[in-house]
Amino acid sequence: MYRRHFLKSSGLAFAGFPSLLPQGSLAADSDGGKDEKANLALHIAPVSLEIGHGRIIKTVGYNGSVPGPVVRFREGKPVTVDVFNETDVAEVVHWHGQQIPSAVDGSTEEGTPAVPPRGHRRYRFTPKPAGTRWYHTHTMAHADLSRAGFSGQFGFAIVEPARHPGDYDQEICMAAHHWEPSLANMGPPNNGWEIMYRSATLNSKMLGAGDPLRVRPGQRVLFRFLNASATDEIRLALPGHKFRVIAMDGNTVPRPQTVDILYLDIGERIDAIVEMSNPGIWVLGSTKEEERMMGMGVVVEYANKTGEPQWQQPPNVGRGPWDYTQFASDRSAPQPDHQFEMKFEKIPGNRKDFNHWTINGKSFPDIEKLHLEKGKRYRLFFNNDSGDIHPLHLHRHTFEITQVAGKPTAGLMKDVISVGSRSTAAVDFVADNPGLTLFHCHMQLHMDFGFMQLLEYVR
Ligand SMILES: [Cu+2]
Repeated sequence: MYRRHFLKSSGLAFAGFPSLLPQGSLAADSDGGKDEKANLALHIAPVSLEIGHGRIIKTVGYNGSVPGPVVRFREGKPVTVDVFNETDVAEVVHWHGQQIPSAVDGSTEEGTPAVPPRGHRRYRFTPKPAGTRWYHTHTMAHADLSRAGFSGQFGFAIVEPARHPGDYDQEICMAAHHWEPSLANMGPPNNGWEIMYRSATLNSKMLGAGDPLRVRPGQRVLFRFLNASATDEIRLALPGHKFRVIAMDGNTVPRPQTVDILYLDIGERIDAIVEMSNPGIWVLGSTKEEERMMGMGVVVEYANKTGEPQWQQPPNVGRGPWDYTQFASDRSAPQPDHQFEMKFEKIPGNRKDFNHWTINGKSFPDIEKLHLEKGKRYRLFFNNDSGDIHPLHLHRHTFEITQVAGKPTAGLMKDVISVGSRSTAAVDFVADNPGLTLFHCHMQLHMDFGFMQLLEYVR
């Protein structure tokens, strides 16, 4: 077995690090730091993407590419990151899935200072825990569908463990995104505006427009998938192959499972190993035909094979979130010290406004903070009393899924959970990272219109 990074076909640059260590710097800036050189410099700036032949998307990205560079940190090794904002609006970079202080987490609600327009900020933190994390803008879009999650401001931040199993031959990072959004009236007659898209990409290329992923028979490929869409969950399949899911949101799963279809709600990551055992030319893509036609897919090409890329629709695609409990352990979760019940409801926009969202009847920012005491174990009990799916994200902490749709479970550690319509779920976490902590729905239209709450350590 050998191990090498897949640069060309994945369309990603690897942060300029000579090894897995975060030495060297991206686009090293002579004026970047006052005293020391940063490990990483991120430039937020406009970028033009050719996602398909002659199909140009103008957006904002990091360091001139979308996704941004794959950033590799070493767990526990402090880093300095310079962020340069070359746009005319305030920005902030959120380090999703890391357990770092509020001042650098990248949420102004938690107190992270924004990067002013045409300004610069330096962040220092110690990356942890190890796993597939990511970084993205944490601003609001509201009615401006060019901003926040609709833009190209996202990228992988992989926190390397001190020791890595390394049982794969090739690593491919794949970020999904939807483009060219517009407002649409969908759903029941009283529903508010939703979003429709004209194009969709994996690593900013529409299906067939970029280089294929080149593989050889017998290879074990580690795919790291990220759903960086602003508003839509996705399902992916690779006909003739199966995915062995080994980690979710970067955390090793208790029971790896081999599946035909991957489900990723907004903000979720999956690490999956694929044994390349079926030579041919295949489409790795969305299980929704209209989404594949919009571009959500990539060609997988075995060496010495030619022909048209093959797609076969997998059976039993399903609706709503998949069954997380298949990856969980058999043990039962410890009882929490305290439980917070959270009921989610929609205030319909009635075809002339966005829907607004409430947690226990109140919308952010007019909602009390939840109080935490350091060292205690808390359960968030989610009661989704709406017809929408919600990808719920907790900042600065990793949670354990303890109940899904009424079924108790344990052992699956995540930072986003997709909760189905008219359903319940529960997650537990230990209050071990003092500081303001944001909880929100990762669906851009939901977080922008009330679906957020802060948690505060009171001792
Ligand atoms: Cu939501």
